Amino acid sequence: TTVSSRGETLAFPPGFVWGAATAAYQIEGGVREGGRGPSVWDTFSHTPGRTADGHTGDVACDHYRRHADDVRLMAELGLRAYRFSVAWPRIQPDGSGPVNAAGLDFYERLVDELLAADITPYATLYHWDLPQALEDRGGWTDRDTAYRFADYARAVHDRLGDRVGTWMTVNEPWVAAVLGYGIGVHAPGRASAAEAFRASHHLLLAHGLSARVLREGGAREIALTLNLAPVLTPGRLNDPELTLSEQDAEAVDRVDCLINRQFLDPTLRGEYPAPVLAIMDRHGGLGHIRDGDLKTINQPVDLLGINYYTPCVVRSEPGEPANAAYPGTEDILFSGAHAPTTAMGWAIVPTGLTQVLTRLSRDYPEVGLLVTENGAAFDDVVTGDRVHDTDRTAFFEGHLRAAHAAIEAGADLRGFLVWSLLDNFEWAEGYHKRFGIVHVDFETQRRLPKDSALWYREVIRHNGLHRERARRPTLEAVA
Ligand code: PNW
Repeated sequence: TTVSSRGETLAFPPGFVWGAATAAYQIEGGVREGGRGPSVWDTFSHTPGRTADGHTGDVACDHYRRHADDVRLMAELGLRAYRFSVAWPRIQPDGSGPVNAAGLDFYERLVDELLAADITPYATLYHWDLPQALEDRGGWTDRDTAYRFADYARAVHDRLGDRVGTWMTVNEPWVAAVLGYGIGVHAPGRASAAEAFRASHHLLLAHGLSARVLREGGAREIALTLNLAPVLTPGRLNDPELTLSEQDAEAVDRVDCLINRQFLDPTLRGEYPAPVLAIMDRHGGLGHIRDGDLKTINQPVDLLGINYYTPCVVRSEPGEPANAAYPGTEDILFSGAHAPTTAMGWAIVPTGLTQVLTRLSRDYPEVGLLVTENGAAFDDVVTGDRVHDTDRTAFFEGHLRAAHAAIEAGADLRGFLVWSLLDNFEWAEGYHKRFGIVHVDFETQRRLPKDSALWYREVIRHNGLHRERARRPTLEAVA
């Protein structure tokens, strides 16, 4: 049997899925190739002042042209699964109407290369690159966008459904709605709480409508991906069992409803939590929620994708104004976590992953779990032809231990995908924040596996953490 104490072997269940993830706009480049239309991220990144140093995804990792090399690299790293996203504006340049065959051809080639390398493709249909033509008609604040998304999903599934088994509908509706429409730090750069709530509902509707289309089309596995975070108080960071004051407990519950249950409950239970409805009602009303929507949103899903980076730390603080990203959080103070941070400033708290996974298996026991993103940006240094990113390896090791602990506690975790395969266009941060296990030189496009990638290859090979017993010098050797 397995000993799970630090430094010993830690085996994952047989068949556990190991891989890496990316997203189209972050890696592809080739924004004018193959008949692709503009997306909101082209518009946003080309608007002065929106991204760090005006960086854009015009070239990114040039993956559109280098996909075959990148798949070879994945095979060398021993990846068993690869999660990528399909760029809607490659498939429908105007967001609706005729399908652009060249766009489908690109993803078909990619999928065929993956299958030939024995790497299982996981396709995400929406990772934030909304066709600009749809944004011009209201984007996600407009209900029609959800119906257009279902049409797009059908077109992609019709072409690739015989080869792609697992389909992820929408990536992180919270980020798309709140950062894009609520505070405007992501495309399309709008800043209105009411618009964010409308966008969020229509993204959920898009999930439900597309899940239905995928099911009718015979998709083997249907998933959605959420960014989930345990909501803690500063005290609970150190002691998860700490009893909270009534005020702190209410603060935690309200924020948990906004970031987690606003998405978990409609999709997995067919209802919005009461505190979310109350807050929505005060920010634009509930008119966008129509009869039958929650039934549509509550489609059976096989897998829940979890993107975990860092916990959310809050406490009750009378008089505190609401956090702009969390409408309705008056009298709540968001604080740092008093833990080491990544280059994003995100606190490193691996136990948060255990908490998220065990909570899901307790409160939503029917759905299988897959970590679709976990990773960290650090200030990597290239030394010769190596990147000694021990901080990133330690980050993954901590989170894999946390994932394993959740499995031992009964969580139905099926796999783990690191974010990200390659350093890439980190949205508003441009190319300054490097999340890859493979370093990319954005001048030459040279790919260089970091030490964390070499370490991850061994994890995959052993189906877990495998430590040779530390070689202690013998007395003779020392003498
Ligand atoms: C995720 N937040 O985004 C995305 O799915 C990736 O595309 C992205 O590169 C990765 O995480 C790293 O940022 C997030 O502010 C962006 O809470 C922002 C937040 C969470 C996730």
